[in-house]
Amino acid sequence: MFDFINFGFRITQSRRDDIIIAEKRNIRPKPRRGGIIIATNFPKSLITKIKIMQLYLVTDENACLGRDLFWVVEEAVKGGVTMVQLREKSLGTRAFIDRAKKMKDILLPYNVPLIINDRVDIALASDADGVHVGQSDMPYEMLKDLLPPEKIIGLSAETKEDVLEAENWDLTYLAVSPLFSTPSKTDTLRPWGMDGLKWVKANSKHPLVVIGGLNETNTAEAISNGAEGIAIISAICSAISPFEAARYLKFLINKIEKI
Ligand code: TZP
Ligand code: MG
Repeated sequence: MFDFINFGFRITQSRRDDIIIAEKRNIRPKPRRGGIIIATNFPKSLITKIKIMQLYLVTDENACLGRDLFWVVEEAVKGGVTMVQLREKSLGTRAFIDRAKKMKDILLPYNVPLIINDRVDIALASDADGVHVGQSDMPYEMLKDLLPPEKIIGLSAETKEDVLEAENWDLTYLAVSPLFSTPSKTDTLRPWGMDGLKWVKANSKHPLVVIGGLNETNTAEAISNGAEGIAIISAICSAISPFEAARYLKFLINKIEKI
């Protein structure tokens, strides 16, 4: 059981589905911006951490329609992106470090964390805020030993077994991957779909990020079904205006306000 205070009420909260508990106790706080309120199962100290993963931009230069990657990222950040993952599949180590450092310099004034995909060495060399790894990347135990304790660790879960194994670990977030099939990444296992997301929500202690095929048509449903954040490549990087795309997605997320 967690205890935390919201809207002046002390809500004693079971591990999950406390919206039911809130209703039983007749606690009906008003949404501040007319959205739906969903109570999360996380202690207050985690809420700030969770906010940083709400709108998570994953980079792919090829998706940027020939525009400068740093420009696309900065526009998206101005629009409301809360965290950025630098994902480079073909850059050499030195070029990757240079790009990570430059990205960090761009993100710093906005207070937006930089996550490095796959490469803990690049994350350390560039003093990034964390790493995101998949099932075939460096194992969690090694990452935990190599990274300072305050760094973010995100892990992709592609199967139910991955989700259950991750219960042993102290992750910052678990990525439900892919939520839907997507041309941006084709070497994936079967998409989870919304029912899969619900299953992960019911079986994982971690904050959840969904990735794969997220856009303005399915963001609200993903958040309503338990995702703390949505991770996106094409719906932002390939948008005519990455700023407007991010702004609208953020608006959709904020409408479903979590406490
Ligand atoms: N991991 C799982 S799906 C995916 C990654 C990196 C690609 C997501 O791209 P898009 O364009 O947002 O579907
Ligand atoms: Mg990987």
